[in-house]
Amino acid sequence: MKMSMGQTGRRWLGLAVAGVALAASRTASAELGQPAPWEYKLQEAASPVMENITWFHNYLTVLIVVITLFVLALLVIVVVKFNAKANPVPSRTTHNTLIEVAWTLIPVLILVSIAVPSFRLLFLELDLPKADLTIKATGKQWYWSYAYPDNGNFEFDSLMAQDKQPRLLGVDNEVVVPVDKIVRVQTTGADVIHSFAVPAFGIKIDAIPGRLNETWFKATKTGMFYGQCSELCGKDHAFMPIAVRVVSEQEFASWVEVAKKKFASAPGNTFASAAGAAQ
Ligand SMILES: [Cu+2]
Repeated sequence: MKMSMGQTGRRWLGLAVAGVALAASRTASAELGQPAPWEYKLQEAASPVMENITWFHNYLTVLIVVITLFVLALLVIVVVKFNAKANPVPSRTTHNTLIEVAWTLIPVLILVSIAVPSFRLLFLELDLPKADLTIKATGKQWYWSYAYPDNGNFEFDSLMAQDKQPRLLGVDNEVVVPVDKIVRVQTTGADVIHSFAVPAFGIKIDAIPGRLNETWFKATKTGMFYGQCSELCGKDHAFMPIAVRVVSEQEFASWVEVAKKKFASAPGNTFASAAGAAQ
């Protein structure tokens, strides 16, 4: 079958449209709180901090694109209009007050427009609001332990579960938190430096032996949210996922009652699971 140029063009256009539609449907079906195949964006936000991070990211991207296109346009104009062939006798102009004031002032204003939301975001992340509950996450080789000091002070280990989905993110014991409540997360390391990161909540904080770091999140949606130890240097940091289940306040209260009994002997079982994790 012979196709004219127009037909070929339309066919390619059709393919491109189908491709974009497929990509869009993939993004739409991407599950909340976990990575998706071919993902190129930030994970969908599920906390006020992450909403701000996403906004700031998009804002900066627009700014970068506009500036880059502007500089590119200037370069093209210079190359085309002022090359030796097109402009054999160059002008000897050295000063232009208006342009000099503009190219000093405009970048300053652009930087201020970045600095203001940047500092606002930084304060939002670092200035902890009054917490409704505290969770202490201790990074160990190679799993996390969680303690609930405000809810009966029980503690349990959370190890990657080989048989659970999503692969490499499922754990045996999930962290459970109530929705729309301010959760203070305290982190420390029992052996080496770990890092506690949950993308959908916009949190990432080092867990350092001998030190107590803290951050916070307020989950605005219920469901499962996955994160990962994001410390790089060490054998199995990549295999100590963080799985957070966000539930209603009532569900959280009943979970606490069950967990208190289930994990009553927790400090002892830390060693048992450490031995299990080593295998
Ligand atoms: Cu780690």
